[in-house]
Amino acid sequence: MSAQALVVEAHSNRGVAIATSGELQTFHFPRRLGRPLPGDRIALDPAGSLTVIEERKNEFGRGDQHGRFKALAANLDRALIVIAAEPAPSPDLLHRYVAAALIRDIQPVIVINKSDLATPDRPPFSELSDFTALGIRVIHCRCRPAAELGELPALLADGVSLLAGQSGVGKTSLLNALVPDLARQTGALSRVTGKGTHTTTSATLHQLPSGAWLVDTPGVWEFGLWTMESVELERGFPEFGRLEASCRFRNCRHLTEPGCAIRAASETGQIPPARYQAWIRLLREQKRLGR
Ligand SMILES: Nc1nc2c(ncn2[C@@H]2O[C@H](COP(=O)(O)OP(=O)(O)OP(=O)(O)O)[C@@H](O)[C@H]2O)c(=O)[nH]1
Ligand SMILES: [Mg+2]
Ligand SMILES: [Zn+2]
Repeated sequence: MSAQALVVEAHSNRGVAIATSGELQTFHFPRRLGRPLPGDRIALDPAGSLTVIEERKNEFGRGDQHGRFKALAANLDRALIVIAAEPAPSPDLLHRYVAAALIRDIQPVIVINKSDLATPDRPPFSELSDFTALGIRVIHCRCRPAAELGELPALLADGVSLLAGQSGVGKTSLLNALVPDLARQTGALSRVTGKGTHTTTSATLHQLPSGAWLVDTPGVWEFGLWTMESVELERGFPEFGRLEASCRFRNCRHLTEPGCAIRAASETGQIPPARYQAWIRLLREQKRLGR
């Protein structure tokens, strides 16, 4: 008989899972099963070894320094992409994060934290309507001086959500505001792992008051995509959609090809010019990654 559990966090060959009883349990995993991720549903044998990782519905991740996909968490219903006036996001950060989620079939939600600070009058803050036009929700909130979370708790009321974003935007502060018993959860976690203070050094799953789940991830300074084909990258630009069937060439990459319907649409504003420019930069970035 093996027990079902949900992975809370995993390191080189050890992890922590939460059993259906709510109890935390450490486990070992043999390399041949691959690395479990927070959000994975697993089975453990009585000795506390991982025996099965259930098939994943998706994985959220980023590119490592070699352009390889590095998964951070699995089985996500949405990714909260947190940005803030400080630290200021680079021009492509939001385009990359949104693409990373869409490409992997994860619903992106843009969270503008630190609403106590003035919203800068520059991209991406001035271009959020390009994202809402894609059906992507934008939520404004803050954690200081008092938490004002807006629709965030209601949005997270089911499934598994993930907090992503640059270091210092306030992901862990949001987690704190959303999970009243976070101190108890992290205390229980460090008792089973034997680790002391809990800084955000690895992706970790937490339970929300509703019973739903939220994964906090360590922030990176610059979020990079992984090496992929241009057709895959295009999944990050759903506004190209059916229009690209009108490109003269079937394998059009929408750069300088003659008869490109996407470029033409960006000139008339049917496709937001800022999104088209981001496409070109991300495609060029792919060439550098591929080297
Ligand atoms: N002004 C202001 N500061 C905030 C707000 N939310 C968080 N901060 C501050 O932002 C800083 C970074 O917050 P964290 O929650 O640690 O950020 P993080 O995204 O988890 O960072 P990493 O774990 O490094 O990825 C802290 O000094 C927080 O107090 C806010 O709404 N307004
Ligand atoms: Mg953090
Ligand atoms: Zn084209």
